[in-house]
Amino acid sequence: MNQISNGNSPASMLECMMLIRAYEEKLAALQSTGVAGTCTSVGQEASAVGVVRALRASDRILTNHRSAGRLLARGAEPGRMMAEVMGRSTGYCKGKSGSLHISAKELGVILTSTIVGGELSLATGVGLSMSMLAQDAVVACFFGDGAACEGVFHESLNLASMWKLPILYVCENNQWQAYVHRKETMKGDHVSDWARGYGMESRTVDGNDVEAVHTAAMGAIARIRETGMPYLLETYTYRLRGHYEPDDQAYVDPQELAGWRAKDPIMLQQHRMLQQQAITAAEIAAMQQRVSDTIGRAAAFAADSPFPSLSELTTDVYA
Ligand SMILES: Cc1ncc(C[n+]2csc(CCOP(=O)(O)OP(=O)(O)O)c2C)c(N)n1
Repeated sequence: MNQISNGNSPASMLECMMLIRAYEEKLAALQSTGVAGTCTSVGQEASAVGVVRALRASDRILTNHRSAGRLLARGAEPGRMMAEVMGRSTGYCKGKSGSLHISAKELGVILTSTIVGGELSLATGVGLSMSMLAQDAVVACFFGDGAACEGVFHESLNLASMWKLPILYVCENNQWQAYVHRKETMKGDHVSDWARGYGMESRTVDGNDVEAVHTAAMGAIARIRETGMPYLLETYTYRLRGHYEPDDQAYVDPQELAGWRAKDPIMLQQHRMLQQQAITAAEIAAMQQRVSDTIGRAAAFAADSPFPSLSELTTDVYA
């Protein structure tokens, strides 16, 4: 467990979002030195934290390639995550997955799929397995608006609805599908509208408001438990950095980007808590310091960790 792993209080969720931001910005900085590369979820932290903190320990998570926030919100150690990205043996998958395929069985994070939409069919399979084994748990499946445009989205939702599977489909609609704006590939603005065609309840929530996301996720999970049916939650948000590191975002409308930067989820939560006198500026500064220290230690741990030995080349992998 990381030190900033638990709880769904506004302060705990804020600190977790700050941890995710610091982790991803550190990786982005390391990329320029050739040490690590990744797809960040900067701007989408509220969605990850709000949803993951609504899950129980027995619930399961499957995610797409923008996975760091979901793992950190679940309690993953930033050092072991960084070690994984750097290919070190102390990483969650012994350095063999990188950021794009990382999983952490002990945290119930079953997989990261870099095949767009892959997580949707696999989560549906995990949901079927849980249902057949009569497990009292929910599967949370994180995917993007691009994945929702793939055929596998429609097949998965149809089957999950027919088979009454306990799945929370979480579409992080971050407006981008690699270098293509979703307006070029989708009719309408909301993926949540599509779920109704499969007889599934759905909702769109402000994905930059961590408290709103958390409340919506709690409500969605309660509905899954009550009805035994899947649910689609769309967190409407924005990818503030590029598709991967490095990416100069030359294709992004600067005005659109500026508009969403002004709705940065961390800034919003800090302002809200300051206004409500739920936190002081000094407490936020202390949080920032804790987070920076944690990430500094994580980067040092990863850099000091050994690479896997050659004898392990074919272990833990499919051949
Ligand atoms: C099946 C498949 N097609 C294309 C790609 C290349 N690709 C990687 S990420 C991505 C964009 C995915 O967009 P979205 O699902 O909205 O997720 P986001 O990156 O916005 O989180 C694409 C096209 C891929 N990895 N897999």
